[in-house]
Amino acid sequence: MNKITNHMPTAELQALDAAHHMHPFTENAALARKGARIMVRGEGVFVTDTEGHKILDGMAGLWCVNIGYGRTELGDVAKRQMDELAYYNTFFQTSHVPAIALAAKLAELAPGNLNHVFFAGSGSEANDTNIRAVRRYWDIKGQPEKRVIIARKNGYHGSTMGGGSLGGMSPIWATGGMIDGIEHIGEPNWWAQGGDMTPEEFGLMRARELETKILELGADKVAAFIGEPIQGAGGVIVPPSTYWPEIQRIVDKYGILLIADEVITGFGRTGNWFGSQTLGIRPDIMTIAKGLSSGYQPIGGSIMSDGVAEVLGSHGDFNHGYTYSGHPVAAAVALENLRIIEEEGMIEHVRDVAHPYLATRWQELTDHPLVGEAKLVGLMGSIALTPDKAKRAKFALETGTVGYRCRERCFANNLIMRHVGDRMIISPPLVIKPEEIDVLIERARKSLDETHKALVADGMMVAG
Ligand code: PXG
Repeated sequence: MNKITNHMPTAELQALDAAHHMHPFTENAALARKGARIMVRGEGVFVTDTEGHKILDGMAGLWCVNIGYGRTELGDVAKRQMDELAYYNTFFQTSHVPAIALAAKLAELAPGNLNHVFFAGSGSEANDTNIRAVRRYWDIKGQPEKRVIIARKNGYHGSTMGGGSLGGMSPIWATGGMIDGIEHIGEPNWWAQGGDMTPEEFGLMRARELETKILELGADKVAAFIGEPIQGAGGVIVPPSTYWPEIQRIVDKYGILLIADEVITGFGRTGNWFGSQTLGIRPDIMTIAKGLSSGYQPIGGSIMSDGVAEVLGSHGDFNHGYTYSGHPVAAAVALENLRIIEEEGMIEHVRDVAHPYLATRWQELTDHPLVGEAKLVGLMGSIALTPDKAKRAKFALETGTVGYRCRERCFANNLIMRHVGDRMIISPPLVIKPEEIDVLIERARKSLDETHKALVADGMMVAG
């Protein structure tokens, strides 16, 4: 019997957490001094901690709880599936109904000829699948030298050795190294890097870095390009309108596979089932996870085109897979999640109600002295904090100092709004209602005010 409960004093839970639990992407010694915030319940767009704070979760957990918290149908489905068939594998010429049904449903939802699903336990694992898949694809096609994958600086594709190497975050590369055959080009971040160019000029310039890189390496060496339709963990960087059409033109011209990492942008986040539909991208492979199950169970996967699946499937074994590929409980829960998104019209809610309302209210924040641009696609948004918006200036402080301060004020005001450097980001559950958007904006504005006041008092509203 588990003796550690929600009702233990917070300090005791924090002490046990510090003593035994290693947190991801965290300096555990520093966290131990501060104590983790411990969540105990979730309902709709709110989570509650051990101290009884009811916090508006502007991040849907980690960009994943698309249908919101507390949907008991998913637990019911999980219990039924566990009672019936808790586990079986899909390795040795066997299958089971949840994996079959989920694969068929995803083929129906995914655009174009994306009709074949290889399941994984997470987005990182799915991207590791993709690395192996695209290299094996060219190998089978008689071009084994086509194995380099081009990705982007400040992209995020997970934290396995493969996922972390595809990602463009140097602190991850510096932690244990990278795998070989991955190259990075610049990101389409106009606000921070566009200089005097228009966003459209800058978008084209960044996309053409792909062509330059392909020519430098030789098209006969390049297997694939991978990108998030909209960078999430990199700070919700919405690319200029010219970017993706040019990327598509280049991958088509040179015969390079296109992988759209839809781990965040999938399942309604951008106002369509997939971000590729919103951004007009025609990928050969899509990475999925997070919103696939709304985080109620860990599951991810790669949705592959007819062409890629046919090649991988007809030349001997594809030597890859995970014990939990297509796990029956996770698959059953994901199916129920997709049913809820579809039958309750959550994507239409994003498109017709939540996005238009939040877009107006989010844009209003640009009248705040700290806020430069405000971006929102579907329900994925960011604001850039700046000491001088006309110049799109950075602070004289180390990047992230102001963002972190603002995030701390948000937490104190019962709003989860994360920072990436000095950008504040949101990605609330898709079910957020207009009156809850009002609460989000009110708490965000209060937090911005408090941050600004403290910066002025400390003489920190200075460009660097
Ligand atoms: N691709 C993308 C685009 C992601 O956002 C992954 C792959 C990896 O998925 P898993 O399930 O292996 O974590 C992600 C995950 C953050 C943050 O700080 C973002 C993610 C994960 C952890 C933290 O924004 N995204």
